[in-house]
Amino acid sequence: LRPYPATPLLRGASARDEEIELVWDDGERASIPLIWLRDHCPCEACRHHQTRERLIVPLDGVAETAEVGLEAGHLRLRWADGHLSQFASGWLYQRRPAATDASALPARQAWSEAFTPTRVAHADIFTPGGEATWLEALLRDGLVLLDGGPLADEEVSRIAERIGPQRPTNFGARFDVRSKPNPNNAAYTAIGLALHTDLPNWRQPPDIQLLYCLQNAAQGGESLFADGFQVAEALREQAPEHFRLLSELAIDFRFQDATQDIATRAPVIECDASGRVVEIRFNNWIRDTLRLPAAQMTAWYRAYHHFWTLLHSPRYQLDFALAPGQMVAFDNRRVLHGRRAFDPNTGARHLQGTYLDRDMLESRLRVLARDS
Ligand code: AKG
Repeated sequence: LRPYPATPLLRGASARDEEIELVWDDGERASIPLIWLRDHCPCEACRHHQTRERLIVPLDGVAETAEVGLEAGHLRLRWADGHLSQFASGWLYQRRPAATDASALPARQAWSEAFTPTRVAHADIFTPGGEATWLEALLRDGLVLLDGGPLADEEVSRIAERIGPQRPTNFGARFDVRSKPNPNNAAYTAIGLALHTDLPNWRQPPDIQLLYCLQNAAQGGESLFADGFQVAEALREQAPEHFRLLSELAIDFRFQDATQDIATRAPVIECDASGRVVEIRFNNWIRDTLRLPAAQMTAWYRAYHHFWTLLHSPRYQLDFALAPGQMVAFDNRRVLHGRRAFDPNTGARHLQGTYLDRDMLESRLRVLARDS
């Protein structure tokens, strides 16, 4: 059995009806159904010895009775069909029904007016503590800064791939943001970019965006951010009907160029079944022809304009110039980003960007917690 050093041993185990009652050294108690224990048997017949994936479904009848015993403080069950299951006390302690989930991820918190982003030094992201701080802030606040990185091509990919594979889109897995001669996207010009989320025209837009600054010598080009969750709540409070229209009516988003035509239909504000805001899709360049019943159109435009105005209000906006060697990471399905116009004749501005799946951030945080 694998030891779980920080958790107590079992001092009692007894069968009652179809459950086992357990008592640990620290006085903690739990009742666990027999069928659950059979389902979670860790032996090599029940779990693949290399992948640790489950190989069985507990069958009717096999988990109604078992002989219960303790061996050096761990649980031992001999089932009626002769099968033997052994459970480490610590494993059971961590997963007992009343236990809080030690691997729980940070809850998303809307920005307050006093919000200032967490900053992590580039050198620290390569330590477990620094990386966990960066990941937690990104999952919780939807935005985090990394300071003092090298001015190295592809540093953004190196950081991203520490977390997980880069998420490719029609702009490639890794993209360069600088003004180009024949742009297919407003980001590749020098114009100011109003707040937006990237690629809301995809059924699943990229979750996380990383933007790494390599050069920022041009006049202008400051970065702008707003928390869509915070501003959506302000809209709900100021004008519930506007919030309702933007969250209930799906509209079209579409990107077209010579080779692509990527489109989807979704509301600007998406709520879950309990009414909590879970996603913002906002990108005025690729908002497609408005297809709504004529009677709803004017009301929808009013609601959209109201949301636009709130988003761009200085009260809700973060505004700062990225320094060369600095990287901003943000939740693209929550936090809107933009920039002020810049003058390419006054100096170079060059950012490198990529996207990551939120699942990989969560995975990385669980792996770091496992090792700590
Ligand atoms: C984008 O790549 O989507 C941008 O909005 C670029 C932001 C910037 O140039 O600061």
